[in-house]
Amino acid sequence: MKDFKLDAVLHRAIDDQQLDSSEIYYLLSLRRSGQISRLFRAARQLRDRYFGPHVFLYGFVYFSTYCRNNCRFCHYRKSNQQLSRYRKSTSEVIDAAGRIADAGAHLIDLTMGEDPAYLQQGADGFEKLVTLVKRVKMRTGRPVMVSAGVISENEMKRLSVAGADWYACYQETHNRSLFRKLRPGQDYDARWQAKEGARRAGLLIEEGLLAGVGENIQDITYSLEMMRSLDADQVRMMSFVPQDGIPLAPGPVVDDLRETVTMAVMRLILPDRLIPASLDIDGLDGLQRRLEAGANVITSLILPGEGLAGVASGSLDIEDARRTPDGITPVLESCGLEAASLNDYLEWMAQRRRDREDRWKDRRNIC
Ligand code: SAM
Ligand code: MD0
Ligand code: SF4
Repeated sequence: MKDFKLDAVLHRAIDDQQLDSSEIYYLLSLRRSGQISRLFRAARQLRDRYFGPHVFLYGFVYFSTYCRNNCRFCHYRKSNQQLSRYRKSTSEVIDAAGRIADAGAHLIDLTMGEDPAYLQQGADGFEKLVTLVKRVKMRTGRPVMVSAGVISENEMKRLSVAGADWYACYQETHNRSLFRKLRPGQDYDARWQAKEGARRAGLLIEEGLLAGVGENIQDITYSLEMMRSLDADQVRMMSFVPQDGIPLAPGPVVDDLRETVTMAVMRLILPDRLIPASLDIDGLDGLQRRLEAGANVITSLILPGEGLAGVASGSLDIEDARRTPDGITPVLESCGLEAASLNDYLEWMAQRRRDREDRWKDRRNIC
């Protein structure tokens, strides 16, 4: 059946025209399989235009699972006593980062809970994180992402000087009342402003959403517009994975298309950005459909034997080496994709930084 509205909206996106909120809402609401196939095909077409068959690989190093917060969706929330936490030593982190880089990761994502030990001032606190970044960069020669929760602009500058390239901090939702339920006691504006501070400090930024935590399509529409206004360099959605010891109830499993449809719409409205397919939700089995929806980064690669956890799916596919560069290769090939070279990734980052510098200079001049 001819679907004139869908054709028209997809056409506009492929033609590089900016979609408005009613068009975004319409695309996010699609659920018929024929429509979804066309949406995903358009997303892949745009991915191909900007990235060709090249996919970037991110090694994940969750180096401390201690946290001062109580996010209702997170296994590592402070009040959860049903887990044994770890804090890896500096040399363990450097070794693990080195091994995943040697195995083919283009970037090292250094992630922690909001661990008070690292967030306090001093040589045993934040300075230790700065040193960690410096040494991981030195050992691996790879770009480094820091996912350390909310930190100040001054701290962001110190990380940047130490060699950090990216700051990841996910709002989860841009509906303030839902945010308060998901991240009780945390400041919505501080979390948002941390990303703006990171950009001013010269870091690339990643923004992210959770699916299945009580949001509706209107909320996601608004979130995508906020991501566009933030000019985020990497954008993601992850489906909520219910876990032991957390208060957020599993949502009704009405919508297992929400994450992939949202990723495809992200690709249509931010076609030149990085969009991750995380192995931390459904493991390797979930990779193909996320790539088919237009993702161009694979995140949460973890080698077996490191004693490192994932965030959403703590252990899934890790010890049987299915979250490794080798493990994902057959899936990449079956999608007609391949791992990029390190140089491709470095060039993308450099170009993005130059473009962004120009855009934000222009914006400052206009204001
Ligand atoms: N502690 C830092 C923070 O919260 O910004 C860095 C950790 S970051 C990797 C944690 C992210 O993982 C959250 O922002 C959330 O998007 C995701 N996450 C946590 N628990 C999850 C779950 N149960 N299901 C899906 N995603 C989850
Ligand atoms: C992932 N487990 O990419 C990681 C994590 C943090 N920057 C990323 C959520 O799935
Ligand atoms: Fe802590 Fe991050 Fe988990 Fe929230 S999402 S409880 S800040 S580790």
